[in-house]
Amino acid sequence: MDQLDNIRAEALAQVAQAQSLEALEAARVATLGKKGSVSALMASLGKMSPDERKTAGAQLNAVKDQVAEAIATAKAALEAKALEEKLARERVDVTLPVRPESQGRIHPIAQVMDEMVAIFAQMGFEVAEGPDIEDDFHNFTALNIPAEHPARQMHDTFYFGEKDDGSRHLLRTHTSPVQIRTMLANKPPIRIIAPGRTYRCDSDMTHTPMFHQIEGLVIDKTTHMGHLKGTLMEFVTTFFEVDEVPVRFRPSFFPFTEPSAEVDIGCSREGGELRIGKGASWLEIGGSGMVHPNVLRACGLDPDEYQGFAFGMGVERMAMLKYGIPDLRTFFDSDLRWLKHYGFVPLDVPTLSGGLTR
Ligand code: 2NL
Repeated sequence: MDQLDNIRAEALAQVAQAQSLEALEAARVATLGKKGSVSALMASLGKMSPDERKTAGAQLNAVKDQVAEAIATAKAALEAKALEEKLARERVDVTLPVRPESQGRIHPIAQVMDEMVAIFAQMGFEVAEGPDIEDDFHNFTALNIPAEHPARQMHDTFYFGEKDDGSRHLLRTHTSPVQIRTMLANKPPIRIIAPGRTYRCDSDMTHTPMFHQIEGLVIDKTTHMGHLKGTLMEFVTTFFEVDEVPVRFRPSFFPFTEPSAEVDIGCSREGGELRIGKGASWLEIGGSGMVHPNVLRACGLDPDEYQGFAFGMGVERMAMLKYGIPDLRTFFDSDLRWLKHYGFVPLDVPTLSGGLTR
């Protein structure tokens, strides 16, 4: 069957001539495609007698397979060649400098918390943590703030819905419940700081509904207010990186301490500029006192055997004072320009040996 041999020879020649994947695809369409030469011959089988069709059909199928195989072989070769060329053309220069990537910043709250923790850790305090969602006992009752005590209203508490037993969870209004939990679970000596988020239903120029506190607690047999003052003096000089910072106790009241004192530090305000250190003015940085006997009792400690001090500071306030951030509310605006200005690069990890800040 000459016609079949011709078609075969022609088809194989077309495949062999294709120099690119596009040309090969054209050759496939011209031979095995719907209107291709081999397919056209297939259509002519219909006009043959059954005997003729049997032999011609088998031969035609063999040609079809042969051409298909030739196309597959040619395709693999062309693809390999294309890949070789691409690899030769596209070289990666590993000596090029990296593309500048936008670098993140550590939020001043996180930085200042780390600084404060580093200072107290150096003095032998351990970091204690607890849940943001608390109950009445740990947030109020154990802290000598009984039901109907005006301090409960004062604290502007965020409450969750009432449970079947009438009790309701709340967002902790201070980090004191962490210390309550520590006293309930451990025997003295206790030396802890509790840094973390706190919540009060209050929002204006100087209050945000969520803010941060660090509280400290030391309980032992003879711990006294002198230890408290020494601890705070060591803290403020290291934190503000000033040789001498006067510390003053101003009588105050907290339900959970007796006696209680506000903690003021010396400063000067000349020409509208605030300077921490010796000066004519005082600045409040937190509250403190000796842990109230009722609090010790609520935590299973005998006040005739154990005593200790506690203190609390606001982290936002400390950050504003140290880094000159004028507006509290900007801490939580999530403004990237603000964060680029007031934030810290990740490698400036505060350590006492390396300097708290660079
Ligand atoms: C402030 C005042 C203070 C405490 C916190 C405390 C905790 C326990 C027992 C007794 Cl478990 N006291 N904490 C004591 C005095 C003051 O914080 O102005 N914070 C920003």
